[in-house]
Amino acid sequence: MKTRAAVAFEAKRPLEIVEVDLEGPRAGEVLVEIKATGVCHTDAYTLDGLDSEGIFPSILGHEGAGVVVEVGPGVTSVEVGDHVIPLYTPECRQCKSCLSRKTNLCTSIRATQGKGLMPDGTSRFSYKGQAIAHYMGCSTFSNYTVLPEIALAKIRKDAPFDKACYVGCGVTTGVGAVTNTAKVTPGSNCVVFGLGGIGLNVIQGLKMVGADKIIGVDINNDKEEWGRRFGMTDFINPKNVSDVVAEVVRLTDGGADYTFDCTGNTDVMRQALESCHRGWGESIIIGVAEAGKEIATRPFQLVTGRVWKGSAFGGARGRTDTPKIVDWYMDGKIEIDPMITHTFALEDINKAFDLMHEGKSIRSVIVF
Ligand code: NAD
Ligand code: AHE
Ligand code: ZN
Repeated sequence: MKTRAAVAFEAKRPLEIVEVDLEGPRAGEVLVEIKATGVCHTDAYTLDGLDSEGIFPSILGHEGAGVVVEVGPGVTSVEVGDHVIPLYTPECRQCKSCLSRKTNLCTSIRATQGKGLMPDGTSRFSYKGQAIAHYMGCSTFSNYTVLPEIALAKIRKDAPFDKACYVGCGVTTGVGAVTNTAKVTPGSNCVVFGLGGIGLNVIQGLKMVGADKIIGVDINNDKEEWGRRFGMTDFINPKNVSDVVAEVVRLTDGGADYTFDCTGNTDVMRQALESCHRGWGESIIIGVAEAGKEIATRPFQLVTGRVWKGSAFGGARGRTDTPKIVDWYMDGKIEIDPMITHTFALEDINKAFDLMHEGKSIRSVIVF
C-alpha cells in the first residue's frame, strides 16, 4: 500500500512529506493506522545527527497511538479495530530480560530494531524502490506503519488518540522514572533538571507520590510557570546562581533524596549526581546524550553513598504498564492536555521541531 509519511532523508535536513510504499504485515506483525503522534526531543536528536544509531533515510517518530488495521499470521494478542500504542521498548515476556523481572528492557528484537529493521531483518518501507529504515521499531511519523505484535500495547477505546500518544514516550518516561526506577517515597526532596516534555512529567509523578520539595532547574525562565503548574515548589535558573549544586544543597539541607536529569547534557548529569544527599541520594539519568559524550564525577561521590542510575521508558513494561497509565489519565490521576501546547497536520511537522528548539513548546502532537 501507499502511505503518507514524513521522511528523514538526511541528517540536519527538514523532514519531507512524501507517499512511501509499505508492505503488509508478515508473521507476528501488525499493520497500524497511526492517528496521532507526539514529537519528542529524541526524534530531534536523531534528526540532528547526534544519535550513534541514527540511520538515513528513515521514518522517525516513536510516540504514537492508532488502530489495528490488519494482523499477520500467528498474531493473537491484538485484533483488527483494537486501539494501540506502539512500544519502542517491547515486552515479549519470554526473553532473558523479561523473565528476569529486573528490567523493562526486553532484548528479543533490540538488535534488528537498532538497525532500522523488522525482526526478520528487512524493512517494510520503501521509496522509489529504495528501502527506508524503521525508527525505534515504531516510525509513527507515517500514517500507516508495521510493528511486531510484542511492540503494541492495547489500550481502552475511549482514550483520545491525540492525548494517549504522549503515553507512548513522554508521560510514561517521566512518571515511570519516579514510580518504577527511583521508587520515590512520600516526603522526599527532589530536583528535576530540564523542564520540558519529560521533566514536567517527572514533576507530576513526584507530586502524585507525595514528594515534599520539588525543585526545578532550567535555563529557560518561561519554564518556571510550567513547573509550578504541575507541582514544582522551587525554581533555579543556573544563569542566575554561581553554583547550582550549592544552591540545591542549601535548599534541601544537605542535598536531595532524588534528582533527575531530563536534559541529555552530560555536565548537567554531573550536577544532578552531585546535588544528591551524602549517604543515600539517588540520581536518575533520563536525558539521552550526544554520540561520543561521557559522564564524569569524582568516585568519592559514589563512595560516599550517592547512587547513579538510568531509566529508559520510565522502567515501564510496555504491554503491561502503558494501558494502566492511560487509565490514570482517564481517571484524572495525571494530566496530559495542558502539556500538549501545539497540534499540527503532518505537512507542518517541521514547525514542531522548530518550536522545540526555540523552547516555545512543551509537546507538539501531529494529528493524521
Ligand atoms: P525538551 O526539549 O522538551 O526539554 C528539555 C529541557 O531541558 C528544556 O526545557 C531546556 O530548556 C532544558 N535544558 C537544556 N539545557 C539545559 C541545561 N544546561 N540546564 C538546565 N536545563 C536545560 O526535551 P524532552 O522531550 O523533555 O526530552 C528531554 C531529554 O530526555 C532528551 O535528552 C530526550 O532525548 C530524553 N528522553 C529520554 C527518554 C528515556 O527513556 N530515557 C525518553 C524520552 C526522552
Ligand atoms: N540510540 C541512542 C540511545 C537512545 C536512547 O537511550 N533511547 C532511550 C529512549 S529515548 C525515547 O525518547 C532508550 O529507551 N534506550 C534504551 C535502548 O535500548 O535504546 C544511542 O546512544 O545509541
Ligand atoms: Zn521519546
